[in-house]
Amino acid sequence: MFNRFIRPAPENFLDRHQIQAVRSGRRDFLAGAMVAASGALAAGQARAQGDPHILNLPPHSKALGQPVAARGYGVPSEWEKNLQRRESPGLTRVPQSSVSFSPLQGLFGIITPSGLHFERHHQGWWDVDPSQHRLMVNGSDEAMLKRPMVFSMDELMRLPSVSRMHFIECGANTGMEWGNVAVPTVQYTHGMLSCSEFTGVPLRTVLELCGADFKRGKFVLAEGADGSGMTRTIPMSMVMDGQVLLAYGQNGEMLRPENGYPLRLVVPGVQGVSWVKYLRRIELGDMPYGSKDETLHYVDLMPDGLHRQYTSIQEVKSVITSPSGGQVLLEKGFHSVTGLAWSGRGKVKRVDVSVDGGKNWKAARLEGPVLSKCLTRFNSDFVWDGKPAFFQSRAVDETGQIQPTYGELRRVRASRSIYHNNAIQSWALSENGELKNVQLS
Ligand SMILES: Nc1nc2c(c(=O)[nH]1)N[C@H]1C(S)=C(S)[C@@H](COP(=O)(O)O)O[C@H]1N2
Ligand SMILES: [Mo]
Repeated sequence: MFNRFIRPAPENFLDRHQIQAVRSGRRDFLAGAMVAASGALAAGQARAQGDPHILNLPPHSKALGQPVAARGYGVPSEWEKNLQRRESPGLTRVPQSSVSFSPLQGLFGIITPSGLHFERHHQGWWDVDPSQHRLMVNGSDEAMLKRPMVFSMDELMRLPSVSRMHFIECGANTGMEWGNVAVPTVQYTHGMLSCSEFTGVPLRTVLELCGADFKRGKFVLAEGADGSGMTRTIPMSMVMDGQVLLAYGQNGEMLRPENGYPLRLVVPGVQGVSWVKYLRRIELGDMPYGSKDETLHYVDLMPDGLHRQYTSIQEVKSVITSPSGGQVLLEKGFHSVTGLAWSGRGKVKRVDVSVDGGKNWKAARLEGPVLSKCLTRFNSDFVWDGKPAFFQSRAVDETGQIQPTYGELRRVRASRSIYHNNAIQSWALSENGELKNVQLS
């Protein structure tokens, strides 16, 4: 990230040497900035004295640049190489059943560039041949769905489509933080979160086409084509309002292979696991399916030792993405505090920001657009006087739900859970400008 006042977080937090390098590099950075500043001053004086040689134009101001279409598909600037999705080392035993986290600290606005969308695979990703891919739609019995059908991608893409912007958050996002602070940067605390414009056909349209019995049909089963046998139950109440999509488009082009090319389910507001990728089958039935991914996994361990099943809505949540853990404020004075807020229940109504650990709160500015079940970007002003501070954000959604503190959440859910942690995140700023992940109750 190019920002003269904030030093980015070290890219690999487990590499101690690198952190040291970043620390010791700080003085060089400041010194470098000073030299550059005095250089600019000298150039200004020289220009004023009419010296033509001192202008010293860079090559890009004097020669022809690259030809058009030198790259048929554009890629980011080579100066942006540090902005990468990253795996949390040691999180899983094999990289096929793992997560890569989005670099939230370096993103603007609300759309996640497709190449930086987080990845969660249970059995590795595939680049599936779309001409061979099929979606089967059937009922749990013959009366449930009159015309079971098998669709090719061409047949699906012939149907009327819609495009909608929605966030997707893995139910396990922030899951490592239930008991205590576990990871240092926002990429690892909140990076199982991304937001895209998705294009596809409402599942309801396809079910209608197949002659579904909407009175008896209360649930659908969605099944993926990868080796993980990913299967999830979706209540028909979510499908009926047209929000659940059979999506093939992501940010104006086809889905990326890592995100389920050529077809995935989009279930707005619901945890990522229900957004089945490489979608190959939809079955309409009259009861929840109780698949392995909903009876064994993605359950919430409650304080009494019982598991709560089928928690699916991602509740109201927010996080300050900059300044955030691992970054360093290089100067006193004005800093823009910015972050993301979202709710699986609808629109974000308000985000409050505190810089004193929750004693005082101030409403942040919401950058538009504010859309339902979509990320909302907020920002707020902060003038650093060199003293320690604690940054927090607290979101409220249009249903009146308020993001809880860690204390409030743990009183209801205890601290041994994995999924659905939407507690208020705190970043501690110390006198030397460094920001750290801390938990305040
Ligand atoms: N077929 C299939 N679908 C899947 C998964 C998978 O492993 N296989 N992972 C699920 C989980 S747990 C999440 S959080 C989201 C992640 O979507 P993404 O990789 O596009 O970010 O996909 C879901 N759909
Ligand atoms: Mo997930």
